[in-house]
Amino acid sequence: MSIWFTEELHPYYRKGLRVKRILADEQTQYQRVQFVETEFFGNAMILDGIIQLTERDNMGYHEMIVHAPMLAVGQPKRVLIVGGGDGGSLQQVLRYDSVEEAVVCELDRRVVELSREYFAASFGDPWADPRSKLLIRDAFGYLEENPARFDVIVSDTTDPIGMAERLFSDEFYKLMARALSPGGAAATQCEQPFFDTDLIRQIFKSAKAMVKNPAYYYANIPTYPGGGIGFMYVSDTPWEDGLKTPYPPGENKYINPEIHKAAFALPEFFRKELYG
Ligand code: SPD
Repeated sequence: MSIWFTEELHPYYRKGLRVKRILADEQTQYQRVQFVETEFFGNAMILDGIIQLTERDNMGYHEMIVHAPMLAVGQPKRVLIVGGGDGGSLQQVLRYDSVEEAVVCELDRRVVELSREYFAASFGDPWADPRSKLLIRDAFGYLEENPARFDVIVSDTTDPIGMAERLFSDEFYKLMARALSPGGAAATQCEQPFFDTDLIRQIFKSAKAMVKNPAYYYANIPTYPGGGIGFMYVSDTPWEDGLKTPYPPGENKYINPEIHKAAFALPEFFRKELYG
């Protein structure tokens, strides 16, 4: 028997994965959560019909969203992960010996519980690390109520739909900028240059008004629309400072110094959109 999962995030574009078996399929308070074992990409998590990650190609996403800001800061101690309930960003953050506390603010407890079960082979159990602190709540409210300072913020979210929409707003970027320690850096899931040009341009414009050195960068992830996704780097510290910092202990599967640098090079049509 052959099952195909087809994603239609955009009404004009589809992609599909061949599925071996369904591991979990639940409607939680917030969303439909599916875990499937795929033919080629290993286990995958799908939220409300949108692929969030697969075991085979998540490294481009998690290594790039985490290491660009972490390396730029150099010795980050306090880190906030917005969303990130699958544990992939947390695993990368905990590679840094300088990290004393990694707070994960995830809305849906079932995402964490099922990820611990189905991504254990890829991520181990970063939640068991005493530096990890899991908060099951909305990150927008958390940042509104907590003026706490973080050296790095990683906004590892779903697409800007439903509850996640406001995590792409000007207000949320202001909350993040306010929560960063001096010289701190944030990186956010910031969608796809072809499909989300207006949104990214708007976010870049907002970020420019908040910090000195925002920049957009990109990673190849075959299971995302267009084969990749971009990130907004938000900091007064130039991202290039990260090129001088040694990598943390552990294995990189995607990032290396050439990829790190090249990720910030943008195709001309899109460079003009952001930089004029
Ligand atoms: N269009 C898919 C975007 C998915 C971004 N979220 C990924 C979560 C991985 N930790």
